Amino acid sequence: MLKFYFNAAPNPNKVSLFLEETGLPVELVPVDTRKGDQFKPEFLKVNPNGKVPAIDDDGVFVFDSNAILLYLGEKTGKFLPKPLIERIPVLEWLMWQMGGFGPMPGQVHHFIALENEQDRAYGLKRYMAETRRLYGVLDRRLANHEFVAGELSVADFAILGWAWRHPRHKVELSDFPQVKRWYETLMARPATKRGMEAKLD
Ligand SMILES: N[C@@H](CCC(=O)N[C@@H](CS)C(=O)NCC(=O)O)C(=O)O
Repeated sequence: MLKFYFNAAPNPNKVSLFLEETGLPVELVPVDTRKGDQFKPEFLKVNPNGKVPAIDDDGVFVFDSNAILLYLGEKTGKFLPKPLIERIPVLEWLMWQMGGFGPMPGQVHHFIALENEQDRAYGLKRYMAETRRLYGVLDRRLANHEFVAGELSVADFAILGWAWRHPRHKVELSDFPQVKRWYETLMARPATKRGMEAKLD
């Protein structure tokens, strides 16, 4: 059975969304990153990068959340269109998320917790501005697309994993009405809600 190595954090949550939405049978393997379980030799065999999520699909090891989404989408034929012309926007928005809409709010999460006011102020100014710029890009895209790539796809799951943390990176969704509409549509789906709430236990 598919083993899913995870903790309760944005990148594993993207995969939880896919698993809940498809109902794929899965064995959950919590990895307590606070205790350093991600650095244990047995886990590094699954993910040499020492981070979650990762999967072991009967001996096929895949790490990095968006690679896992592509693997599972391809394997199941769900949330990943086959025709290249339809797949390209999914790939674009997956790359957009991986390169920006994750690393940038992640930096806000880091700097907001710093005690040194000077370090904190510089980091927040830089990364909050970039995070808000990315929300603006997403808002403009969603103004004429129901979901980022047209139909609901793994790209929405990847982006939602981080948008769910908007209170932590201090973004008001009401400032981005199309993102708010998209977010509320997704969170009204029972499977999506369950996927976002996956806990370590
Ligand atoms: N690019 C990777 C990033 C994975 C990542 O940063 N995972 C975090 C949880 S969201 C983690 O494992 N943190 C523990 C650590 O860095 O030691 C992915 O998308 O899977």
